[in-house]
Amino acid sequence: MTVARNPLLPGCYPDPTICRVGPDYYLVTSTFEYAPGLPVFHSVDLVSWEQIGHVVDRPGQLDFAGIGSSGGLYAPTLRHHDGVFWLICTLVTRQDDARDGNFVMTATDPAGPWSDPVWLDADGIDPSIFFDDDGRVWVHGTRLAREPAWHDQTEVWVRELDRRTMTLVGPEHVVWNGALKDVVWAEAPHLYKVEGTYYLLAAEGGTEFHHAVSVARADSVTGPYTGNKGNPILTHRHLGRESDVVGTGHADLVQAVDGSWWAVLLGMRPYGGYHYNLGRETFLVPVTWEDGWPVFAPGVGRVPTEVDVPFAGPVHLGLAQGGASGVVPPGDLRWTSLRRPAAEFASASGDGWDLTMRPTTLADPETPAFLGVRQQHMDLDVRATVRADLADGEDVGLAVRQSEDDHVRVFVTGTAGTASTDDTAGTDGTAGTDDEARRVVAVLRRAGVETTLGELTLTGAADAPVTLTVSARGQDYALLAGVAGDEPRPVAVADARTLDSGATGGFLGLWIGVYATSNGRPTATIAQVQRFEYVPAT
Ligand code: 6LW
Repeated sequence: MTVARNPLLPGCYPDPTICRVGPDYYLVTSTFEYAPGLPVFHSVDLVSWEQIGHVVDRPGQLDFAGIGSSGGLYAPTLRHHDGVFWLICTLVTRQDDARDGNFVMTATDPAGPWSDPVWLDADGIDPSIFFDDDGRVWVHGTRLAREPAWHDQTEVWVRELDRRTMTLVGPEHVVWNGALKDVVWAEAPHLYKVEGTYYLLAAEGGTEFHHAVSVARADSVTGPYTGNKGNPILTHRHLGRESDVVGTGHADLVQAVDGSWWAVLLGMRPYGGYHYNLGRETFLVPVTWEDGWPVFAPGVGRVPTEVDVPFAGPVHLGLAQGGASGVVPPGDLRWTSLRRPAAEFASASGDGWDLTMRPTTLADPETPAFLGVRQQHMDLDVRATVRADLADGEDVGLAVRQSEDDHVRVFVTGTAGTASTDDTAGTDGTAGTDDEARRVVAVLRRAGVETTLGELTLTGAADAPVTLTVSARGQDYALLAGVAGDEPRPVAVADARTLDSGATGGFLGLWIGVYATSNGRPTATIAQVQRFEYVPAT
């Protein structure tokens, strides 16, 4: 027996969806404005997962231009039918934006390539797809109720998909708007058929503190659905904000090879107060059936820290499971950019990257020269060694990113400093003739307002690489800098409580990455990122 440790995927891996094909399990999560989008994971035992690709991985497949943070790709559903993988998802922009909507992509290999999208005539979010054993296909999703009974009331709809024309046909059936009268946001619906009965699993309460999983069943796919008297069948809201895991919901079911049932779902781990910087993470929960209803975490009633998986082999934690420490090389699937492929501004160079600087900044909802990875550990050190001949007003740095409006940066700036008069200069206190003072600045951008947290001046050969460090210990993120090889010196400490989605709004956990910007000026600078290390400290 092997024990799966929760979270199964630490860091910002929300809205998990899972399916099994023979002995293989596949799982996909939401990615919002990050590119490539919708990572695909593979496992043979539900315990150890390796990323095998992305669903959205080429220009032209979807257009993210100008889509703000926490827009973009919302909750996907992954299914397999007749030798084909189906992925149904929403690109969220704004209601009046023609790109906003639900689409289907297909692939024969889940690692890709995936097709271009087929857009469906359906509004709302959280689409799912169900292949009935009579050959009919049913799309379902959630949207604001046409006649809101109360604010934030959503309803789950079901409509048939004509596979030949890939259009929704026939009447729409509104089948569910939540189990509990006083909770809102019935969403994340998934239909299953188990021993002849149709089951509708749905989240409610919103993807925050009140998040919950409910279930209903029916004899016909279009209802009427009857809720389980035991609803919600999983929630942590009654455990309060001191619970180690909060916000559990958005579940998807899978039956294992041995006939056992399992759910993947999202939850958050608060630390340093009610703040969950790692975002919404993917958890595994055992499921049994009693009296024709699924029971989540039987006998326990909450997401366990450890889950016994009787059929699993030895644990091999994949990169996305936080199993790696050290240099993140260019080919690593953890790398992500914003909205467009990194290949447009970055090329691999040894252990690192050459970043073609862009005028775009991290505050713009476009594609700055930014390459980052999810923060997956509460305590960690991220070190980037950078080198660039910076013109006035150009910056190369390390950022802890929540959104355009909320991030922390520690960066070397091309704005000149004066080594000889600066008493913080140089490790030896003097500047030689070939030396040049370089300013390092730490800035917090919070709700779009920038505050300088600290500065220091480095001296050394003008072309000496500089190592920038983010050293997170709980909610204190120390920002350090030094000429590569020298002892790094503190620039500032940021309180990261200001950066989690509870504080900022939105749906994301934090990313940490390198960036290069000329802050709006024309530029031809190439910034070298000689190495980027991600080292968990616990
Ligand atoms: C997801 C939805 C949700 O589509 O958050 O409020 C959205 N709940 O289920 C983004 O993850």
